[in-house]
Amino acid sequence: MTKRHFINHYLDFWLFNKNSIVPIYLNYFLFMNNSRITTIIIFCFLLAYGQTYSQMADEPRLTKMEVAVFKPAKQEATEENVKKLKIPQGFKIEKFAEDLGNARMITVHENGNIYVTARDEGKVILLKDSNGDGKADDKQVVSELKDVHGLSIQDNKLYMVTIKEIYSADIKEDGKLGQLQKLVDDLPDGGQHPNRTIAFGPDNKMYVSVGSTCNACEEPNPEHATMLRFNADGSGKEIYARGLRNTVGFVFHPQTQELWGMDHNSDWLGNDEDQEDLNKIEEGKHYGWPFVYDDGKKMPHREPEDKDHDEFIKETTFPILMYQAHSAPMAMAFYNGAQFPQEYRQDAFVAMRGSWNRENPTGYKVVRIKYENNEPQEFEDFITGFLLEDGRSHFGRLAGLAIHTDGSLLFTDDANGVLYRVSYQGN
Ligand SMILES: [Ca+2]
Ligand SMILES: [Ca+2]
Repeated sequence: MTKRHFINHYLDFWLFNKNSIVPIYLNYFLFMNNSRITTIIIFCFLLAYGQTYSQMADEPRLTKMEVAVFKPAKQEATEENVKKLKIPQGFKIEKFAEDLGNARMITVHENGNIYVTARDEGKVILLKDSNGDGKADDKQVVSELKDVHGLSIQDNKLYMVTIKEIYSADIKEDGKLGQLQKLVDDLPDGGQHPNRTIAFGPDNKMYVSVGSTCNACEEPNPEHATMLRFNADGSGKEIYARGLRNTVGFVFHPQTQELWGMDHNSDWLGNDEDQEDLNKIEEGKHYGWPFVYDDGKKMPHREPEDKDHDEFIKETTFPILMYQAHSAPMAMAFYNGAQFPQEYRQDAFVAMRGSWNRENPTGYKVVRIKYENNEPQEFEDFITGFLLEDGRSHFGRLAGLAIHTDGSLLFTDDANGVLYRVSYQGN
């Protein structure tokens, strides 16, 4: 963890509490050794005072939290490390492309061409596998846009989203792009969650996830921590759903056309809270953040101003399933291909980027969400092994994920700049 990261995290905790109308005493002890373990023990002594607060709480309240920050060291994605990955029998995983920089989101054209964003480099990269051997043999930068992240293809146009802007461009026969058109230039500021993602719904509208600026604060801009919806030309902006802290991965179910998303949940609540949420995202609903987390828990020291916390809980839509806190869900896709065995059809896959706010790291893997009768049943590991040395190091932080037209599954690692391809070979 760099000094800058630590300061950001500490500031975030301070912001999380600064609006409290009770004094907060923080004692934090910072231990850092050469394995890059940081342990922060935070004691918050909250003493009731002030007229408003004393009417709400008769007793002083003590909140004691032990919070760990642990960032495994990065290793290279060597062939030897890739061979150690664990995947169900009959499947094969290989590097499809590498040296992609900060490889983030992926989208696949119906002709099989792949577009991937390199966010830190501000590039959209086109990858082609012309001879169908499961490895890219052509790599070209087709667009340069600062902070470009989310991608989607609709009506043969590539849509690209940066922090505040949405662009589209016609896709030419050779995969290159025509003139860029700026459709939107006023998405809310990024803050702590600047990674916008975009997808088209069955209504031919453009859905854009706008995360919160912070860990758990009250946002002055009502468009933060929402799913926004636009017409395909960027007009008609509306807030589709609220209270979503940072739903990077969201996707429409191929049969029901329902919108499902994985919300990337809050830090500083210990090793096993706040869990990551699988939500069915519906118009007009509020998913709780920053006042309510998981299936109806009150966020400490974060009470709605205009209503009672319990009343707010009643108006909150809870997740359908929850997953290990701090796993950091990123892109999500339903398996709509024909290559994997029948049991995978219409299940979903999620790239879990992995934790920094947990003593024993979690995530760093691809998980499968089993759906039955179009309802999610459970999470199951699909690809693990990116963590090495009992979790002290890793060789991949997973971000983008998409299903290729040939039925293989693609995902990126933004730390080593690799795009992996998972294919089914049979038993
Ligand atoms: Ca090839
Ligand atoms: Ca949660």
